[in-house]
Amino acid sequence: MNNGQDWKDKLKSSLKMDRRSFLKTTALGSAAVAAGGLTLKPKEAQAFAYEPYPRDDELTTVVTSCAHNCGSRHMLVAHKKGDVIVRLSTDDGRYQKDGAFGKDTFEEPQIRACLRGRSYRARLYSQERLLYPMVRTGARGEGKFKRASWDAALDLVAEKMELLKSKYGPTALLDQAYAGASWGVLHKSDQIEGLQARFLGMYGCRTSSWSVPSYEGTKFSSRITFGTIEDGNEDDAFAHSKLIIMWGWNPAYTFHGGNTFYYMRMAKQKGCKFVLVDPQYTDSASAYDAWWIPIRPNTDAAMMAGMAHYIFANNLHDQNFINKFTQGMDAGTMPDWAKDQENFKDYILGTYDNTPKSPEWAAEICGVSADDIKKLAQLYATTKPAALKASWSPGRNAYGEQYNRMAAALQAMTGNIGVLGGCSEGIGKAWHAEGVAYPYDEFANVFYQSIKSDRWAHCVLNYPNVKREDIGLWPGGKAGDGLIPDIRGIFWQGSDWFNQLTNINKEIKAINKLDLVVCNDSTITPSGLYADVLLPVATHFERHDVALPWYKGHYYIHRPKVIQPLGESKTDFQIYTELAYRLGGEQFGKRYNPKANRDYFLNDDAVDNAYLKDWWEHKVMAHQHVEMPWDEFQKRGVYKFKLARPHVAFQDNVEKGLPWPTPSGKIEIFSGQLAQYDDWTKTAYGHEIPAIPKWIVPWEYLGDKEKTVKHPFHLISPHPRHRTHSIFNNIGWLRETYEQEVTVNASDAKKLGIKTGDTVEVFNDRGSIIVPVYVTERLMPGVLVVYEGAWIDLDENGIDRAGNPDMLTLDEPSPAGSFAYNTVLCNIRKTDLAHKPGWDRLATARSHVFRRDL
Ligand SMILES: Nc1nc2c(c(=O)[nH]1)N[C@H]1C(S)=C(S)[C@@H](COP(=O)(O)OP(=O)(O)OC[C@H]3O[C@@H](n4cnc5c(=O)[nH]c(N)nc54)[C@H](O)[C@@H]3O)O[C@H]1N2
Ligand SMILES: Nc1nc2c(c(=O)[nH]1)N[C@H]1C(S)=C(S)[C@@H](COP(=O)(O)OP(=O)(O)OC[C@H]3O[C@@H](n4cnc5c(=O)[nH]c(N)nc54)[C@H](O)[C@@H]3O)O[C@H]1N2
Ligand code: SF4
Ligand SMILES: [Mo]
Repeated sequence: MNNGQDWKDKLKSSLKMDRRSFLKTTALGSAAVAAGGLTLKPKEAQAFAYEPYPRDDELTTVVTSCAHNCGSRHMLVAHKKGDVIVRLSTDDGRYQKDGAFGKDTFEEPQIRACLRGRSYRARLYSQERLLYPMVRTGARGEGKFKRASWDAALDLVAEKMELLKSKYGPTALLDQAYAGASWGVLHKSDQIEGLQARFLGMYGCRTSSWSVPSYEGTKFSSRITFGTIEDGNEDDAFAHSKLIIMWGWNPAYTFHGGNTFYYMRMAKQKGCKFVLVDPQYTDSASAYDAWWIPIRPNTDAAMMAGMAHYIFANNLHDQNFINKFTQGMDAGTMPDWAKDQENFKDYILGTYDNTPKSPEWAAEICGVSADDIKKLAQLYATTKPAALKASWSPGRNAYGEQYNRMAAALQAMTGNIGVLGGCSEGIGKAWHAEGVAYPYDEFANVFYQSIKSDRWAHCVLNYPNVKREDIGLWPGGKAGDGLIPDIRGIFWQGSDWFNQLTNINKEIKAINKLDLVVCNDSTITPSGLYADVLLPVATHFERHDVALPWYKGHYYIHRPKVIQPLGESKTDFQIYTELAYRLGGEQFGKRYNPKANRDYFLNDDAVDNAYLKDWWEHKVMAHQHVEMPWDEFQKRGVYKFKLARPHVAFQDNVEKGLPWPTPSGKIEIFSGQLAQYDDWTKTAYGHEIPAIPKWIVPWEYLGDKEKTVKHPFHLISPHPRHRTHSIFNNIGWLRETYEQEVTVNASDAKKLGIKTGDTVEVFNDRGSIIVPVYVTERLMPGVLVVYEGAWIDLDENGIDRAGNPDMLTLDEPSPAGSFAYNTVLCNIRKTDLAHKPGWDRLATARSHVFRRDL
């Protein structure tokens, strides 16, 4: 038998490791440190266990990226045989500039894909893949379609568009494009900059959707407070924090950047403390051994107010920072013209209403003890630098904007803005990427009316008896200020919104009133089942583009056409260009896509390359000091910006005194803009928003004594690790890793007489879902968790057997526009109804079934 020391010695000498090279490699952090202090260098595999898998060098290798609305953007490496991708791998160090196999440094860590990204092959070739244009033959939602030729499908769409525009005017078509493909520069879906927005706007018939499901409250807060959404640091800044408060943030599941976890681990190794404020004890908390503070959902602004009170009352605030950089934090920083109005400190101290927003006051509302609120406030105000990372989820609530504004006030009063290791996020955008490669001109984002996104069903069902403030009508719409849009059709691009917006039962009623629903997608989706026409879209493996990182990451990844488009699929750009020619001839066609001729529908290669090259040369090279030519970028596949120092938002404002891009040039805790509105019904918000951050009682939450009698539980629906919203729901490989379940606290489960594995109905007056139960103490009592994005599978009574929480959410957006996804009271009971984890009832909608059907 080997003795242990013997083995270690042998290994050491076989690796020829001396002390100097050992120190060098570990100091660079470039390799894993094995037990016993040995450094094992990464080694390329020589063989694979399962024949007949070919080795990578027998395949063609193409660098590309993952491409959907997940919080990151990682490298995918496609290995193909002929025109089929047989394997996907990811960054292994050699694809970056000067890279070598295994290279992975602090400055240039690999951008390695997660489980979802690596299972993309299963999504690409899934049986839900749309291969041909389809036209609905059954009722909406029934899933009966027949295959159509492109010619017939596009003619049908064009004819209906003309009819609806002439009969109902320029607001008849609702644009519900969303972020499924926002993160490319050419094939782009987006509410504002997207291909569909430009197409419908230019056509002259478009009601747009102005609020973003993700973070409308947070966006409002960032814009009002800092004047910009670029309030984010790059992820490596986390490595310098001494305290990280994860407030409604679970980076182990919900990505917000590429290598966040890696840099947070570095902070941990240097002794950083971690805190989690969240109704559930997350995997992020367990990974960093965080102090977990369970909080009642939708009460965060109250807890933060309690912290602010403690900080002011104990003189722990940074008065110097407040005086220099803020407006309205206290009486001394109010603008002259508003000296008689409420300032933040006096609101917190209770000067105006005799109610100090003390920790004791907050404890009653948020369910966190006053002692814990004080302890956290003390910790945050005295640990420097400290990152209060207030994520978006608690803002996806009734009055969610107040939570983010309150967080900004805490960040500012403790002087944690503009310093390395601090944090001013907000939205957290760390960089302005050059994002659009086609003409983005006066025709971009033309809208005739614009409404809050999740008010569309309300608008359709109540037309014309709708008040402008009920739908958040944007002021000054082109069709005439105040005119209520007469919506008769919906277009989806990069969006599964029917499945993802709020109150699905109300959407079902509304969609049956429409005359035209068009869905562009690469797969059949729950939304697609409600469409009249399905247009099959080539995925990012099947078209030429460049990938943008999400809000963090200074890099671009090239996305060549890795394989030919499957079936008869076309890109969105091809589809809208061809529709433009059909609707408005050469004039519309050329205006929409100036570099193309009509044959673009048949061959897009040269035109797409011309747009991308132009973009690279005139935007990236010209504005961002990139010297690498387009051809070399294409060869390498990735371009990473090297920064002289970690990017910290507002560092120059604090160090060099640059003004913030707000009207006052200060961090506006008191918003001059909000203070000056007199008729709120004429604003897009519809209802009053106070000029300073305040706690406002939500329309339903656990503190509501009346509503909790009937619906005693609060449901939250965070983002899943195993899906990106709805996509990947149909992927068997990922399905093996989870169940679409409801999480229930152990004491609640005991009272209800339910145990892990039982099936329950979660319901309220809006809808009902059937899901298995997971019982745990990692969730606070009174709260339920169901992850968003399951594909609805309705039975004959309209009960969703798959478990999509949006059957229960309310389509009542907050004044600033935030969707109230996490503001939901409900109840739960045992049931004999079966949960359906798959999508079998709808299998007839799968396009391969229709191959024979032309
Ligand atoms: N894996 C994965 N990553 C994603 C996405 C995805 O679908 N999958 N989606 C991306 C997109 S588009 C977005 S918008 C972001 C969303 O990013 P976030 O908004 O940060 O993510 P969520 O997962 O919704 O919520 C994070 C945490 O907030 C907690 N939470 C919920 N309600 C409350 C509350 O009222 N108060 C407090 N304190 N905590 C609460 C949840 O328990 C959860 O642990 O994620 C992005 N990243
Ligand atoms: N209950 C609850 N619901 C939520 C949330 C929550 O927290 N709780 N979060 C909300 C949030 S933050 C978001 S961002 C939304 C996400 O809602 P969606 O954006 O609707 O969700 P995805 O599942 O990402 O759907 C994107 C669709 O775009 C398609 N797609 C991808 N690329 C392309 C392309 O190039 N062209 C075309 N035509 N289609 C393409 C995909 O196949 C997919 O079907 O969900 C929201 N829903
Ligand atoms: S984190 Fe997002 S971008 Fe990265 S591989 Fe996973 S799914 Fe793709
Ligand atoms: Mo989102």
